[in-house]
Amino acid sequence: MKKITKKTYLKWYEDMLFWRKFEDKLAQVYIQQKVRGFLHLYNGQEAILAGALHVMDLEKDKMITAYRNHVQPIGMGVDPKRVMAELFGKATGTSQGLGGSMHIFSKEHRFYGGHGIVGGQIPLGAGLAFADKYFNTNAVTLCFLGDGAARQGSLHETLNMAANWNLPVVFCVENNGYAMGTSVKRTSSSEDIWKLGLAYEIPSGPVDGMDPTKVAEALDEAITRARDGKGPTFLDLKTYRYRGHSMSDAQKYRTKDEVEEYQKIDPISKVKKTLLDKKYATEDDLKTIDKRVKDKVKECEKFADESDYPDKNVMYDVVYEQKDYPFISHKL
Ligand SMILES: Cc1ncc(C[n+]2csc(CCOP(=O)(O)OP(=O)(O)O)c2C)c(N)n1
Ligand SMILES: [Mg+2]
Repeated sequence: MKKITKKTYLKWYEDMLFWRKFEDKLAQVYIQQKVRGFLHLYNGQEAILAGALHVMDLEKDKMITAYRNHVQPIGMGVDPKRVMAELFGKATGTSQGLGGSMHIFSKEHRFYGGHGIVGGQIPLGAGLAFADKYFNTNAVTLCFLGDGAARQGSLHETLNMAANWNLPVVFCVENNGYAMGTSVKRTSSSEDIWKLGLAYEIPSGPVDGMDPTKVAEALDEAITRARDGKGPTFLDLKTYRYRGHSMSDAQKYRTKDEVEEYQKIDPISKVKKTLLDKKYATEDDLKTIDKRVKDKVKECEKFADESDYPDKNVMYDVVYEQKDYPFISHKL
């Protein structure tokens, strides 16, 4: 595995803090109605993305996830200003402001969304991996899903095919304990979601999703297996989301104490502690990073605020036309 060095910890700290503050900003502007529709935030789950990016080949590997999808494309290389603009519904956004919160995409950076149908991205992720196998690209797809999606039929159909065809895909369950307000405990006879993979003879296991080093180790093994032509892996990454399911969640299904318990093992605080303990950074160095992060978030908001809404005629350009259906491409 690529070594985890001082540079890695510094990058993890800055990236995770930026993702967290970027989303805190979104929560704030949502209340001001600058962002509309649904908004599902990732706060608490950042170690999974940080660990994954450390071991992915960002020149060719692919990523697909559900609707909690604002910071992953940023990690993959998309300009955060364009992600924020997309959420504001502005023409400078990643989909010209027409996709919004749940549908961030970047073909250039191989981030394939952004899907609102629970479990809908699972077969699509296997499809991306199928294409890579078919075209011999040696790329691997990371397919993220929630614990709720693990109980969808689409997962089981996909696991069977992915195993049967030895597809280069890693299924990463971001197990934050809840599907909206319903706990894993209430919906599953077994809380060990990773055991589902064993039915298809896929290498599977639990991972500490609050620690980027643990995530990187597990994913490195899985990605190497996929790249070596040895097929899929199914991982159950135990994590937690600090905010509600979406902005309209009153959170009656959990206690404040429970949230605080998880905040004690917060991945950003953990990485910060390592930086200080190992003398990789001083308090002043970290303050400089904090300031840089704050400025960057401000810059994103300014860009989104000052961008124009799309021309209303664009809505006629992004619909399919009957003439040479189904093969016509839209005009974006
Ligand atoms: C097929 C389908 N059923 C129901 C919903 C409504 N819904 C949206 S999110 C969600 C919970 C999913 O939870 P999980 O997969 O654990 O992801 P998390 O939100 O925790 O990241 C549900 C039931 C939906 N979007 N799609
Ligand atoms: Mg969940």
